[in-house]
Amino acid sequence: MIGLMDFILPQASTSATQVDFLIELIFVIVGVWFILAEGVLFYLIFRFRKKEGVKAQYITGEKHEENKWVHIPHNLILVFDVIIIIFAIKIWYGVKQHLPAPDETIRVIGQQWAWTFVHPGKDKILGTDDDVAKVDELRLKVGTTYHFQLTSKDVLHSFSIPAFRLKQDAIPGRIITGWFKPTKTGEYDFQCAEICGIGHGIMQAKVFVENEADHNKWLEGQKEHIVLPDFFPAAPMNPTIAAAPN
Ligand SMILES: [Cu+2]
Repeated sequence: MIGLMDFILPQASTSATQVDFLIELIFVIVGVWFILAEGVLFYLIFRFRKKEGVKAQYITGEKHEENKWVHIPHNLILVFDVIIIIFAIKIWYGVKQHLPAPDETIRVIGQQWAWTFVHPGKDKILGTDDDVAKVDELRLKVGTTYHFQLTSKDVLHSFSIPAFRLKQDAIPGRIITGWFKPTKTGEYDFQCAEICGIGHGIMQAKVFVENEADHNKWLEGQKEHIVLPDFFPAAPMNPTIAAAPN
């Protein structure tokens, strides 16, 4: 809308522009009311300042003509609340509750204190010999719709790419699927966003969003493919929990 958020932090995914639209909408609505309310406040302070011979009055705000100063703005604000809620539900549904068809699927595995990213390789299919697993390095192609399958080997972690306005907890024993679509090439930060132990602060990775040519060149260079033990479908990672009756 006003590009303010993009200026603060690049908007590098489709969700980023939508989430930021909400933030900017709230900022504008609250901002207008803030200026209005402060304007009235300062006007009244100046208009009814101390004058010789005029005695101050104590107003309780109980009379109708007094408390309408509260009710009318309050009801107007409710209208704006409804506008914000409608947009919020629409965007939340699009970002979190709905999965568009993927072009590619990646796997993301958190552990104390690193991230493993499994890229599907040239055949674009996960679980095959040409999968490329990288530690703390996620390589994406711009304009591609990705699904991610997220899990954790040990404790709670959180998959967070601020430039994508994306955040999702990683839970051991569960595979959580979500999606994103990078829209801008560049190098972005990835940071664990759930306190997960003493190394939490250094549990960060780099996200590279590349154009198709650069991405294929990188893929070409991945000679030694690391094939991970099969997490998917996840074996019970905590035997005590697995043994407990449901
Ligand atoms: Cu973590």
